[in-house]
Amino acid sequence: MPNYFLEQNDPELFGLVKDEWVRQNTHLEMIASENYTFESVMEAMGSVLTNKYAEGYPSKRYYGGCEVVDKIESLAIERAKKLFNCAFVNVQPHSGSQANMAIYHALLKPHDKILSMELSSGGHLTHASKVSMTGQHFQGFHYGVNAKGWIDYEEVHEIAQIVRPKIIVCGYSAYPREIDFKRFRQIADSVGAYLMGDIAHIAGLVVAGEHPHPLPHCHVISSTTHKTLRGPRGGLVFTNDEEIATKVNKALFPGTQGGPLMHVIAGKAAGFLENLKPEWRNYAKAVKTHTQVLVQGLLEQGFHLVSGGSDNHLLVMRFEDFSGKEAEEALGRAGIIVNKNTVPGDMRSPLITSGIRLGAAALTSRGLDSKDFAFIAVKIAQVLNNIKGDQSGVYKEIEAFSQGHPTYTQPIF
Ligand code: DSN
Repeated sequence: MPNYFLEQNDPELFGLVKDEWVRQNTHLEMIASENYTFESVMEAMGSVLTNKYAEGYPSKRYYGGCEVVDKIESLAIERAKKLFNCAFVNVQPHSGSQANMAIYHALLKPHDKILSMELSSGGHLTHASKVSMTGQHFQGFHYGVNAKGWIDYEEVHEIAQIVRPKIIVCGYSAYPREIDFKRFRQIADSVGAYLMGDIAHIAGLVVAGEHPHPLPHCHVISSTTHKTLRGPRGGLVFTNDEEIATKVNKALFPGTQGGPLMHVIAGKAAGFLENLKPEWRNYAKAVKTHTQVLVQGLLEQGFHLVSGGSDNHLLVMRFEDFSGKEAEEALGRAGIIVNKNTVPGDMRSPLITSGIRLGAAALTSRGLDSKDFAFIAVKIAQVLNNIKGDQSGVYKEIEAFSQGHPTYTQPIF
């Protein structure tokens, strides 16, 4: 085992990092927004780049000594432009939330109206939810899904006509169906609104051609880099509109952020290189195939899925007899890690919920195949059909199965 400075200097913290390494190797990660990033990304993020301040943008910095990080940020931008097939990218957002904040700051005035999907139907806090700054500085109005769990574009159109928002947001945290960006653009144009895509969840599928592309329909798009893209924790913004790009750059720095995290930007560049490889398409296809295996397995076991299934990397299970919290905890005791999630029209609180969200991206990165996902669907059903019972038998099976599929070829703490 390699020698670690952290182990020598701070055994307490090292022990905890090691515990997390063990947890990740002995459990099955099915949280739809998580993934196992590439070793190259972790090396970039653990590098000397963390030492460098570089406020500003390449060739226009407020600090000296930026000649190397200028090249790194430019490399990340060029790779991202190729990946998203677009004209302008900002790779500095620390997160998807910061990316969204910058877009609003660029295009809106205080109290302007944002139309987005409500939280319980799969929207995100930063889409002008009341508990988020974005819903306090701007006015949030929301559309939901129909009784079957699908977006009703006619209804979105009607709401837009009444609200007359300045921005319409499409792109979600827990919507299992394809997004019709073209239809959203027609709606936005009919009320003179900007269309903002938030592809944080589906970006890895989009760049592989496994989900329709938000361009040319969206005026501006935000994403994270760590979900289906498998890169480092972080965000980005892209667009084909030079005026919007200029405004977003100013809104990001100095508008809402200070110094960019150069080690993370290097991690983004390393991740984009992987996303640009031909093998990436196979990965994205496999993520979708594995989600379908889960869907079929769970439907066969009689469970209810929001919208009846999935077109992407995630699915949402809806329960009547027990809560999402109980399901999350029971599955956790069995070594299967998911998150409780509200479902459309949920009467339970967001801390209790009536559903759980499952995703296939992380376990596909870990090398599991369709047969493995079929096995997991059976194990999920076994746990949920015995939700108050002892899960130690299933836990042992999952632990043994997990250890047969290591997360990385060698320990990286
Ligand atoms: N919390 C992320 C997710 O799980 O989808 C989004 O912020």
